[in-house]
Amino acid sequence: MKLKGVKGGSSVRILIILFMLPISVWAGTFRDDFEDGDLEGWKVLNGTWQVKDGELTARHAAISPPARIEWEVALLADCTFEADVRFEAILSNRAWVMMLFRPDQVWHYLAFRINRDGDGVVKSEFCCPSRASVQTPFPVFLNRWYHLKATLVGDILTVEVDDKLIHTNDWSDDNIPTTGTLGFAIGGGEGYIDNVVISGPGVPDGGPGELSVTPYGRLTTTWSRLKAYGELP
Ligand SMILES: [Ca+2]
Ligand SMILES: [Ca+2]
Repeated sequence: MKLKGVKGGSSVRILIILFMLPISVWAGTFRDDFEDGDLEGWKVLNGTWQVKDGELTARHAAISPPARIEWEVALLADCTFEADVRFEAILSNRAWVMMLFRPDQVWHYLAFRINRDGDGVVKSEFCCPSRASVQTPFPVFLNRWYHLKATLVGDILTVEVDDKLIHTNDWSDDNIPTTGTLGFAIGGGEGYIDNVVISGPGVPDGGPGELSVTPYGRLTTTWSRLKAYGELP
């Protein structure tokens, strides 16, 4: 019986190692916290973007075309894309910060946006020439940080705000672009972006926010963030 117990323990340990292995070899993680004050690694496509007090920002009253900025690394596969965002001013009848997946030159993309429109909404959308969208009511306030996280696996996009699942949608009927990079767009207001984290196959490990890239750092960052958001009303 004793031997059986030891074997059981070893099996559990092997299972734990097998479970952790794909996570550790799966992906690199890039972080940018903009604390170095520059836009290195990002390409401005429209509008005026700047780094102010360690945050990426654009003030852009127009809805179309929005202010756009893209990460300079092209991705060829699935990824997780996270950032903290907030609105400081609404300059139109609505304002939004959008996280873009694989946008191309003709503005063909899959996206996830937090939209201050009425009480607020979180919306995932595919564009263009055809359009499709899924939206969930979500109260959006000025000067409050929201932690946005979107995970794209194949054609399935899952979006979370403040670590809560908002919605998941299968975009396989919509011919979403299969390659491209990630980016942000801001329309109708003054938006701020911070603590960008991108992970997935082909993502270079590091980035200007790399001080917390060690597994221990990641864990403490996650726990402190959970704690911080957990204390919000
Ligand atoms: Ca920088
Ligand atoms: Ca920062």
